[in-house]
Amino acid sequence: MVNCLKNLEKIKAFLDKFRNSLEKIKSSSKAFIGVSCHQNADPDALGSAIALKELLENLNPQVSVEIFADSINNPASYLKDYTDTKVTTEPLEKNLDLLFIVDANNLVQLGSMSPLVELAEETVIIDHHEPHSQTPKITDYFIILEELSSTSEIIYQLFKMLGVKISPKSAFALIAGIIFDTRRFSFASSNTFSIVSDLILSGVNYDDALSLFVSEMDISEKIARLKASQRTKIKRINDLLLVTSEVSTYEASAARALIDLGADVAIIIADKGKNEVRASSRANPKMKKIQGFSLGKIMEKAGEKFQGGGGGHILAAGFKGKGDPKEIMKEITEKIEKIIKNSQKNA
Ligand SMILES: [Mn+2]
Repeated sequence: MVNCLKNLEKIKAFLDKFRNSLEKIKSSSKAFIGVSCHQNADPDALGSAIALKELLENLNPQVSVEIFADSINNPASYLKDYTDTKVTTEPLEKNLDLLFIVDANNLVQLGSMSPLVELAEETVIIDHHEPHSQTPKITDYFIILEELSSTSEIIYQLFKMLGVKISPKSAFALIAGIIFDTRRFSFASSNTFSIVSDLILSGVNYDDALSLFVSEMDISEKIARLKASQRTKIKRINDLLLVTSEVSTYEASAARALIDLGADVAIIIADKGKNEVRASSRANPKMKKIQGFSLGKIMEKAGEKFQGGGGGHILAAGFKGKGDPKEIMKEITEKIEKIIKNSQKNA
């Protein structure tokens, strides 16, 4: 509860700082506002964008709001169809009065949408990933609440604080985001349930929201997961299992699969060819007890070292860069081992 109040205060403080821009949005006769998701946008990113667009249009029906994403994942694509949402995946040629980045906080996460930051007069970040060293440099205002299990929950609070009623469509989008990011409530924070119950009261068909996630996985995604499990290398560090593997695509899904199989930390590397290497990592919640352990920080460092970028959460993070995949994997796993050993030495 204390945490929850602290978060509400942070959102209030953000809105206060942002008040001038908010007034500009309200009084502008034809502002053009962009809302960008991260690449491979998930339901939390897209759901946040759908609801934020509605919030902005409610504050001033004269503004035009466009949603951008480099690419979107399967459940987000169902959400897009269900809510009949238009998502622009092509680069933009004109300037934006204002850009919101949701569920991401650095340029690498935006993929081909990163030039939007240059095109925007002002940029605002709304996110729940670990703050990235780049965040303050690319944005005028930001709110990052790492304690929250989804960005959708922050957007919900913005509706409440600005006194705007949420439509069934946006409530559906936010619930979809919460279900996805909490892995069907496994990672929900204490306040998540009251938010979801309030959203359901806005007229959401909860069964439809759940069904976004029970749809059958693509066969190529299943193959990637199975291949990842065939190619695992398992390293035991005392009572923890660090598992690495490689696939060419669906690296995030493969990393999740290895955690389900029993890995405490799973790192998947994907050689994308053309000198582009990606990595995805996931960790079991008990890794939060390891002092100094953060996949987000480890991936951010790897990004700096291998001419790319990275970041994310303590328990889930990604990387994109250039170099020998083996070298990159070695760098990442050595760092993890060192942190685990240090923490256990100090315990
Ligand atoms: Mn998220």
